[in-house]
Amino acid sequence: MPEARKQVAVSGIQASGNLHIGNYIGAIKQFIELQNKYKMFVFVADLHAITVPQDPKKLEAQALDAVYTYLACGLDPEKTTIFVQSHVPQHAELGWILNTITPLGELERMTQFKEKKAGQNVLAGLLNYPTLMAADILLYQPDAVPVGEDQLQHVELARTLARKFNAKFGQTFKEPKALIQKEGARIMGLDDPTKKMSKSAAAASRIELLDGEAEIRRKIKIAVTDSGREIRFNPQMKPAISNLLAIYSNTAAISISELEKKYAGKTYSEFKSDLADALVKTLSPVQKKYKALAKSKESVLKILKNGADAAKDAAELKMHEVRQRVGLLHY
Ligand code: AQP
Repeated sequence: MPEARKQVAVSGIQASGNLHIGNYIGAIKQFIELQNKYKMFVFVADLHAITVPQDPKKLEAQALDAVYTYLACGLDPEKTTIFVQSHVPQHAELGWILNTITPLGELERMTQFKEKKAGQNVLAGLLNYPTLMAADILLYQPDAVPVGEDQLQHVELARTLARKFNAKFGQTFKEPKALIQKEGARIMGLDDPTKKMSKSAAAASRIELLDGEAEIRRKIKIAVTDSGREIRFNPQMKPAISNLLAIYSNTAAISISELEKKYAGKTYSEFKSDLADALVKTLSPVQKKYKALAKSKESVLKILKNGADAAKDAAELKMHEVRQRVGLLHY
């Protein structure tokens, strides 16, 4: 009997700054779980990181940091193809082709574009971010795309573009589904539970994966809470506490209902102190591994080179088909 095809999953994180607990809970934690079940492709999205003003002196280090973080969190290069987006030129090539079938209106209505363009001299790259992301996904014919909720709209666009391309040029792309965590799909800012925790917001709004113990305790201590005293999960009535409960539940692997029981009648301050303990416990081994990896840059670069070679092979198979479908001359 031929071996059943292993399901494929693909995802990435922008090399746009220090990764935070929202990136961990919404994305990385899922990658680690899925790598035992799926054939995984995980990349660092450096081409996406240059769609907003960026410092070329920092970009390379940020890309490498993201790779150290993936590995430190438990992504295993024996199981997962880990690579840098710009090392696989097929991403940009397919992104360009998808641009030619993407209605401008679809891109202009993307929430992330509307949010990020505010107050900026908008460049075409920011508008075209979702077509590049569609290419990132469709190249690998994945069954699943593990992402945080903020990226759901972009995964939907990738599905739409797959359908459009298939209708125009013949069946080529599979429509993948987004995989979203139940609780923790959108971790909110510690300073404002109405805004998504993000790399580009104020430092006090997020726990970075490399924050030291004192920093974690300080940030959790000053995190905003809601009126009242009850520790209860209710994002409408208690958005700040619900957010802290989601962070706690996802870092300590304790269900939210268990946490509600545990903290019935306890104070916000007791709850916060235990949450900080849980974060320190989860993040300190990651930080230890990160430090060790940062000392062996050469071996990490080798992992990336192997990853890029494997990703290129997979991507080129699909690109070859795409070029023929579109009618590009070949020899
Ligand atoms: N707050 C969040 N909660 C849950 N998941 C999140 N993700 C990001 N923020 C949260 C998920 O992390 C993955 C990588 O995200 P990204 O870096 O590619 O882009 P982003 O969503 O724009 O993340 P940031 O932190 O807000 O970056 P900047 O500030 O650079 O734009 C994705 O799966 C995302 O859903």
